[in-house]
Amino acid sequence: MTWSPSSPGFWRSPLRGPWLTSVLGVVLLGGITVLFVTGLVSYAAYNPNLAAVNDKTPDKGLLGFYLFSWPTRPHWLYRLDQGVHVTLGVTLIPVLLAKLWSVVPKLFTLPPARSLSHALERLSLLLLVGGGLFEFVTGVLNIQLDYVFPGSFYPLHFYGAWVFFSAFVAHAVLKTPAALRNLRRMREAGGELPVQASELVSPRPAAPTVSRRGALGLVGGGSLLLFATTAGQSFDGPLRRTALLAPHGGPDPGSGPNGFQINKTAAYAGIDAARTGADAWRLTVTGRSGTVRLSRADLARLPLHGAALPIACVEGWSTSDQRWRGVRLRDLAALVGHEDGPPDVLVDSLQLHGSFRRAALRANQVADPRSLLALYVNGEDLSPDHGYPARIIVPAAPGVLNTKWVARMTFGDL
Ligand SMILES: Nc1nc2c(c(=O)[nH]1)N[C@H]1C(S)=C(S)[C@@H](COP(=O)(O)O)O[C@H]1N2
Ligand SMILES: [Mo]
Repeated sequence: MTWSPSSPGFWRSPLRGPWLTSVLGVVLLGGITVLFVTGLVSYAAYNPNLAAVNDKTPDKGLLGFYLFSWPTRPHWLYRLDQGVHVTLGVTLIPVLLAKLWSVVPKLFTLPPARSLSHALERLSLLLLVGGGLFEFVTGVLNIQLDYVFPGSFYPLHFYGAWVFFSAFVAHAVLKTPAALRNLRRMREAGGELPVQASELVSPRPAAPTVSRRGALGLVGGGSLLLFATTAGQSFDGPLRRTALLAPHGGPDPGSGPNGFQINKTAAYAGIDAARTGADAWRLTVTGRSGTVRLSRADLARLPLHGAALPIACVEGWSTSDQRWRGVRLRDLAALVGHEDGPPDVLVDSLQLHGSFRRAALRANQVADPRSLLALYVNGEDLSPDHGYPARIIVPAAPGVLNTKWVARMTFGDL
């Protein structure tokens, strides 16, 4: 007799069974729910409803129903949210793969559909498996390789999340009771693995090479290893050096006041040093009462304030609080006629190409006294790579809103 993947006897691992699938399923139930929530929250942090430049997923329609004005407190809000999203996502990869492996015989079942309800169940399974793989793969590619997508990462990951999570909820509603029952039975059996009739169990099991607990240990060990080589990217100092798998982890990013993580360098962004010098660079600020142009020396003569704030990137890495010093955004607003409470602002940089060369900030972000057009960091001039002559820094905001090499600020309701 020849065995094909659609016949149960083809799959021979004695590890497959309700217990392993249930344990992995319960872990994913919690983990993926956290990924979904932190992901939606992370997207809200861009203030996508504010201006076209912030909106990474045009045509989101109803899916954007939950968006809200991103707050500025606590100042580590985005750092925490996106750090959890990325680190947890990476950590769950072995669990996801093991879960798929544990149910793989079911994915090959023939005929594809025995009835309408069976057809619907299989369709939801297709969305679940396809959606899950799609979300994990796009997420990992985004943190590892930047942009390898036709178009943008954001719409793909955002729409994919809704498709995946819808199928996930349907699946969880159907399967969680059985999963919990399986685990309870196992506990009642005093830790003994009860033999159960299940289509997951191979009808002609091969000899085991590892116990189920051992298999679970391997998965857990893999997750732990990924966690241990990723989580450090959210910290400075020795911990960052442990983030071997993170593109912005590994060795210390230089030393000195500007020795903290850089995303895009000035060279990468095409910032010509000739345009940032004292003679060439002017900040153009426009508002209700007109336009002013300020040199860096002019800015340095305005009241300067300090704020200790991190850089926190969508890729999951972040820095600890850096000590920034510069002009309050609300003071700049007041300079051009918005003394009575600042409006939104559109910030443009010297950069000519690239999707992060401009960003819009909401009135609540402009109003926060810690929101600065920074000239200095940690007691020194900004380095070219950190945005010299001047950059935005806003509490709790994603890195992408902290525009570097600022050239123009336009205040007014966007
Ligand atoms: N002009 C400009 N500003 C920018 C970017 C950019 O590509 N161009 N990248 C943003 C992103 S995605 C991040 S995470 C932060 C990183 O700041 P840093 O390089 O000083 O750490 O800068 C932001 N400001
Ligand atoms: Mo970023």
